[in-house]
Amino acid sequence: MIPRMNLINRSVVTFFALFILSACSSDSGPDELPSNPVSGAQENPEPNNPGTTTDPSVDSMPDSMMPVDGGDNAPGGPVAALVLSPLPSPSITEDPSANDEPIPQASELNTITSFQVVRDPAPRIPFKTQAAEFSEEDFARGLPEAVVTVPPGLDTTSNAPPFFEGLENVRVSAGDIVEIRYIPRDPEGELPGMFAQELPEGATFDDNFDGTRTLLWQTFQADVGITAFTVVAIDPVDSLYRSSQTLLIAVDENPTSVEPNIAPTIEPVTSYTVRVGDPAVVLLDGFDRNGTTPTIELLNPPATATLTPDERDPDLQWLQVIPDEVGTVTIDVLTRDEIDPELTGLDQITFFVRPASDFERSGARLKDAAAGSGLLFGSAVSPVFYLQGDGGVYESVASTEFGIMTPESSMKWDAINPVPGEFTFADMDNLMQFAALHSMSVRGHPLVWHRSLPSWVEATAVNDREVHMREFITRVMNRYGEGIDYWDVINEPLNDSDGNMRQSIWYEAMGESYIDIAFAQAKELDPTATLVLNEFDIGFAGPKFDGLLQLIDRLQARSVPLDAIGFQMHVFSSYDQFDELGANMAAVVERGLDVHITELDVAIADGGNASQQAAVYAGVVNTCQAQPRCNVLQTWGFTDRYSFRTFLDPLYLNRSYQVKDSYGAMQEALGNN
Ligand code: 9MR
Repeated sequence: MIPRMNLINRSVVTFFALFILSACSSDSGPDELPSNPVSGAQENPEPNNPGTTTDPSVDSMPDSMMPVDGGDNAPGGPVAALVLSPLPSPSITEDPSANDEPIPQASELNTITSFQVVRDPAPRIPFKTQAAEFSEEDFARGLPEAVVTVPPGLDTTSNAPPFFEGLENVRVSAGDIVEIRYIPRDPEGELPGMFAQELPEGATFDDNFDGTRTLLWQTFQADVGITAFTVVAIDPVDSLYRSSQTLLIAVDENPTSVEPNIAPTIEPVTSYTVRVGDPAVVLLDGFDRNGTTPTIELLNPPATATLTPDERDPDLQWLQVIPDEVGTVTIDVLTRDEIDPELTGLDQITFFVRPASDFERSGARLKDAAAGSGLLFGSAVSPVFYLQGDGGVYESVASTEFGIMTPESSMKWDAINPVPGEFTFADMDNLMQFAALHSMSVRGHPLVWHRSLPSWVEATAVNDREVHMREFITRVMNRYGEGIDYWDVINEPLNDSDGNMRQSIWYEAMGESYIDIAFAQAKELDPTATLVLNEFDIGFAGPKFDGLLQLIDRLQARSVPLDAIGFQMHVFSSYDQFDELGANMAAVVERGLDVHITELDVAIADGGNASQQAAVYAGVVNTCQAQPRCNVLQTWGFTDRYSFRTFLDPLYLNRSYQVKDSYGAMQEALGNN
């Protein structure tokens, strides 16, 4: 801690490929079901990142790393710690200014009653990140070259990368339907799998059940411009060998077009389980695919319901209701089309209102059960939970069960600094207030990661990246360091499976020394915080864990100020390698480091059930408790309603905040040790 589609067939533009394949699709997108839940191995929490094909030298030393005392490395002894040169002044991107400072948000627009919630001043909805922009010149250059990711050790002379056949950039007029068939090919003859990255709004990417998929997209006037669509082909032999193919779709103005006008709707259309008497808010986004703004009306509002326009975005309205009776409250929300007021959409928001007693849990709170043995227990906390219908219950669980929280996404670069010189601090500020109010420690997460980067960071010049990285670390630590005891300085530096260094944009720019630089920067800013390297798939024996140990040894030989290893532990209900987990923890401790369990969750997959899940939670707790230097244990969320793999019910309260077997199992395991 620092002291201090609706598809309407007007005209169809079709791009058929030359061949039709007969084999079946083997799509294995990373956000879909895990490939091997049976083994109990952890799910790869990694969406595909095309990465880079360059191979920087680990030895390369960036310019600003100054030679250090003892750099000649006395035989047998580690070199002295790295001393960084000062950051450039002025900074390479504009620093936060008074204009970025969050301002108070009206209390009826959130579920918090105990402190003043703030919001970002800028007219931007939180968490909408900037898409990479492409120009007509880019379009004219033709289909962008595929980015090939080559796993270390793969022999590209005997295995050429997969590709897509017959693709070219596409030009349509607004109102047209785009139809593009993706035919994956592999020079060795077998059928590659594929998955799509973010789809254009309203588009589908359907399986043709013959190894191909089809992008179908009804365009509108609002889509005018150039949209990039990326599909990744997966090598049939080595699934980490991938070709990421972007295709550009130019949508031209079409002044004569009578566009299809489809009924507007709202987002989200959902239901919440809430506690009687808690304020519930839902940010209603009136949505029309043609880009116009529908009006929003409540048809049967309960007496306590209010609808307040958002000051920053005319599409948004805040629905607040304070349900004062147990039962089901359904609110009909009518959206009226801006062009044709007769055209309306009707959606429902439902609240299942339950008595406070339904949310009480017997026995000790988890943080208290853990405290008996000196273990700090906590969880990740979802972004803007206080802007959700069920924010009240969420807050009551988080504030009573946890002694430490990690912001699940609110501190990530794309959340905090989506555009150079523009900062969106409000959510993180609110989470820090929340933590302080409930005397929770905070784990800063993550300072350096290859994911959740704004596109502008990914596009930075290699030579500038070290400064960008250090500036981000500095801004985040200076703003939040006072309330933060633990920092995930480096997140997921190793390849998914083989334990070699991940070819991230940071590695591309600085080689392995990006880790040294990041830790040195963090240490300089907060000499007393616990600095952590956080990694997944290290809860069992294998090449990845071996690679981690080798990395630790190299870092320690260079006196990198590393204090702890974070074992993420995104596992499955079939996980049973507790001996290996214990041995791995011991190997880390032998190197003088602490062990944290940072992101535990246990997905139910492949016929698993709630009691197997409970046994895994208890097993991980017991293994941590058996290791004296395993002193922090955090889960990655707590309710199945809010989880990055919610479809596998990986947590210990269900989607209605009722305890599952796993809650009691953890309570018992924590208390017994
Ligand atoms: O759970 C997080 C999910 O909501 C985000 O979309 C995703 C990208 O920012 O990150 C998830 O959290 C990851 C964590 O930050 C690092 N370890 C793996 C976690 C799951 O992917």
